[in-house]
Amino acid sequence: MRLGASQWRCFLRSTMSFVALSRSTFRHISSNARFFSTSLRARREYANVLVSRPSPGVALITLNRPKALNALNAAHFQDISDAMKEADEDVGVGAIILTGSERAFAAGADIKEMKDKSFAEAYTTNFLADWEVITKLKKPVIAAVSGYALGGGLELALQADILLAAPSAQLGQPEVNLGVIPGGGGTQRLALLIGKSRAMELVLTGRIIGADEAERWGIVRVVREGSVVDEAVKVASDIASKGRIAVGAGKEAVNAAFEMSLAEGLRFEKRLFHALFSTKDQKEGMAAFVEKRRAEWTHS
Ligand code: CO8
Repeated sequence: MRLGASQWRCFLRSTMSFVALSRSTFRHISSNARFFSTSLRARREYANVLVSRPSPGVALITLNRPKALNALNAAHFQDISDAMKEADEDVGVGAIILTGSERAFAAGADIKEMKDKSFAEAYTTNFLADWEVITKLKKPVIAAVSGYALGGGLELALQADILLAAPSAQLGQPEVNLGVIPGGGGTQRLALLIGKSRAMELVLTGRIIGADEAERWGIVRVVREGSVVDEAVKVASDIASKGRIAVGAGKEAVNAAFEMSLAEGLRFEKRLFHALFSTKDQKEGMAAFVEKRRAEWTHS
């Protein structure tokens, strides 16, 4: 069969538009692949935590020592720390969720492991010095708390950026009942979060509070409908769908409020805000608003 001139033109036009479409599709797939490839790769397995990716851009880390109510011994804590760092370094991850079981987020540091420790050993080995792992992560962390979050378990949750709780959540710092005090930031973070009197009451009496009271005090948001983990995945997916640079800067700026004076914090926030005008995401985000379309973030 021979083609006439107009049929050739039509054939060439459709071939060229197919090539152009394929190129843009390929670019789209390969740029997404860049962000999601490491998420699809087999990840490290951990003895004491489960790691999954319930939604694009979301890492879910589940504490998994159910028989001990997720009490945090050295191996458990090492796994949590490694899994959190692995998720933080994964370019396919935009937000991280930390959760436990229905019965316990974590019932504290492992008392059986700690009970025979001496001062000399704790001091010379700088016991729990790397405890603040979550606060050093760049990606936002959401704690989804069900059941007990006690002692070091609550201190772990308090290091997260967002705290969601099931109605079953039971929060407290019962260390006083063991002859010690919170050692993972509880006295400081609770005092900043809920004020001196309430923090004193929790630390000095060891009283355990329920989800409603914790919400009234501003520690958590209670998820009353559906599962707290599902809600955490929703919030994490929403965060992961934004430009990573703006999300990272927002996290840094809010955290500065806990470490700097108001004047320093305001100056830090303003400089970060100025710096964001150098990003492609700022140009894209504002252009998309003006052109009434969805922004396509490149995280650059
Ligand atoms: N450490 C070790 N094992 C624990 C812990 C713990 N913190 N909590 C529970 N378990 C174990 C129990 O020993 C029991 O194991 P087993 O069956 O082998 O005896 C199993 O988990 C189930 O516990 P229970 O039978 O006690 O379950 P209940 O439903 O009767 O009670 C409670 C649940 C109320 C949570 C109760 O287990 C409890 O009071 N646990 C201790 C809570 C606590 O005091 N936490 C603070 C620990 S100290 C601390 O966290 C210091 C932080 C220091 C800095 C943090 C940096 C890491």
